[in-house]
Amino acid sequence: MNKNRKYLVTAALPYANNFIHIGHIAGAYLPPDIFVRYKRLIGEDVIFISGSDEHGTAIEMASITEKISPREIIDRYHFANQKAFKDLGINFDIYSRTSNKIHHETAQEFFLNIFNKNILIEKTEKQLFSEKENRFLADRFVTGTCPVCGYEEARGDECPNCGSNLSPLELINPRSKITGDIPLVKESTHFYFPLGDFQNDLSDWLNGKKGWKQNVINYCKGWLKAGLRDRAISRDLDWGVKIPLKGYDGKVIYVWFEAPIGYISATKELFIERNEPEKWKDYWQNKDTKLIHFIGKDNIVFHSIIFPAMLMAHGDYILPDNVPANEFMNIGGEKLSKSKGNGILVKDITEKFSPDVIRYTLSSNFPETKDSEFTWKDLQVKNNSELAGILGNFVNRTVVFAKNKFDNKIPDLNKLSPADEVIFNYFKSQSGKLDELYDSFRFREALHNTMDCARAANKYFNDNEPWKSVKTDPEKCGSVIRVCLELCHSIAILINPFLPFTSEKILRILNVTDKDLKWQNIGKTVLVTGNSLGENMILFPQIEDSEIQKLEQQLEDGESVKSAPTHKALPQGIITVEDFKKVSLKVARVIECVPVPKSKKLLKLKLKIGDSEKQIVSGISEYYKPDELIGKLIVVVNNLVPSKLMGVDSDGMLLAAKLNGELRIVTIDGDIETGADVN
Ligand code: B3M
Ligand code: ZN
Repeated sequence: MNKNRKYLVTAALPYANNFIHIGHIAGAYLPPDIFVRYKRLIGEDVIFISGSDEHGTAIEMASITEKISPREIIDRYHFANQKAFKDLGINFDIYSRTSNKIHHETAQEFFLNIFNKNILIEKTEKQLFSEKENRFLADRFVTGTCPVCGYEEARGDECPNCGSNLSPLELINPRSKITGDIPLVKESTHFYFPLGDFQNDLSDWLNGKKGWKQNVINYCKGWLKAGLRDRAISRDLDWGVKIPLKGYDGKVIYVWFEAPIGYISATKELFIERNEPEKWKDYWQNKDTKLIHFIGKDNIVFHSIIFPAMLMAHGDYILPDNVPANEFMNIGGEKLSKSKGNGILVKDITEKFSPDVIRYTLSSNFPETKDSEFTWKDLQVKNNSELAGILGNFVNRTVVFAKNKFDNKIPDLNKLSPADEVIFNYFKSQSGKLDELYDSFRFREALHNTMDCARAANKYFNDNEPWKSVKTDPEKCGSVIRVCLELCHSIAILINPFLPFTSEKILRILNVTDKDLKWQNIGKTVLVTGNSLGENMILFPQIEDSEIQKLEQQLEDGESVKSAPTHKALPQGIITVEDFKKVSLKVARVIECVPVPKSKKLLKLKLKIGDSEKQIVSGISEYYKPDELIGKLIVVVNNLVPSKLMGVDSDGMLLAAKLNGELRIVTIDGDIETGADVN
């Protein structure tokens, strides 16, 4: 094992325009916290950096619509999120802010560095300008009619109705979103970063990477294959890091260009706080430092392509060693995206459950290779059967035994029995396995292997039957309990990355300091014979069914959706595109059609839909004769729960228009392959 390597670990900077939820935690914050804690236990030099991303259109827009200053918005969320992380035991060395002066200076220095090397490209292009506001309008500050679907409230970057990507100039009847002013088209200058120029260097660099997660590699390959293009890195906004050149008033550096530089600014700030203002260079300008970016999958391109290219362009800094991005964690199948406003907020869940129970449940479901799911039921099972049933149980039975039979003191251990050797060796070998798992970011498996140690410890207790030997051979019994107490100490080390609060409690129960809390002590004896134990405590109280049922109900009622402030409830009867997309409509051809026996209304239709066939039953025989339908192209709902009508299976529903006793089925204009989506 290479000791004393330097690690610079970062967790994505969350936007300070919303409260952090457990999906974010499982994606980008708990994994690095676990990693950092592990690295510290093995004695490596790690700093752990994060902070609020406090710029971007979303914040400026929210400030205008809510009629409060951007400062008020970012303060509200910055401090709330900082507390949320702390409550969960996610211990950054610094949780900085991109609104800090040091960040503005660092980002501007970065910009000027590459500007002065003539790397940036200036392009003059047509853009919408509001005379009333006396400024160019950024994409999201323009609204108008979608040229694709005619929706009148399309945004300058995207149509929320049909999902088309748009540019403000494509909108019909564009207006300023803020004042309603009809903008003029004027020429404006923007800076572009020539990402394409870095295509070969990036490709070589990525090809040389070992130990990257497959999802990240695949994603990067996709981008490289499509070819990298120039990217605009300036925006017409007031709120942000100003372009540090004369003649660019009202323009700021694009948030995704400056935010990752925030990792550098935060490191500087950390060492200024520590009175070692030059020390940040030991990390950012030291090629032996491993820079590791923990992020969610929606941030991959920025951290594994764009930021590395920026760092190459600048030249003074190291490049990421790894970017272990996670997929998403879902709640009951819905993506926990804060922009959608659904999800369980950290500030709410930490009011109900202890941080280690939350950490354990999330860790055992980390979306490491694919999207995963969180349920309240799972949290209850994990607490009651695993944490309380295995881990808590072992510590409790050991300590209670020592208290009752050994005067609450640590009994002596003379010579290790073969069984003692076996269990200590097992712990040591598990710690070796864990080294590999942590280094390859397989935390789910690491947690499982960690819990195997607690399982093995329980088995050791059972197999050695101290409740029998206490009567026949008290010395032997003392040794067994001593071994179990040592195993409690080892468990405190092993679980420390995942369950830091519990680890600390076990030390308190054992009445020892954290001086021996080192990875190398796993499977070793460190306690002192005759010392008193501390006060025992129940590590994981049971979680009752009623409590879980209440939370499940709240989730179903969408209460956690409501608590996210930026998401306004839709008027009754109005649905989103996402709602509509839940219905799978397909073009189908009727290939057979017969009446359902003994029914006045029902016809049984066999349909061809793409490569498959299905049968549906429809109440249309008063309006159509079977022969009239054969060969027609119709539209069916293809994802209905199958049902039976008069005993006949029906696996779908055709669309038809009905008014005043008339019914006409929906058919297709002209010809198209069956199986085509209708939307
Ligand atoms: N603020 C996106 C997000 O919160 C963005 C990450 C910046 S990391 C430099 O998902
Ligand atoms: Zn549209």
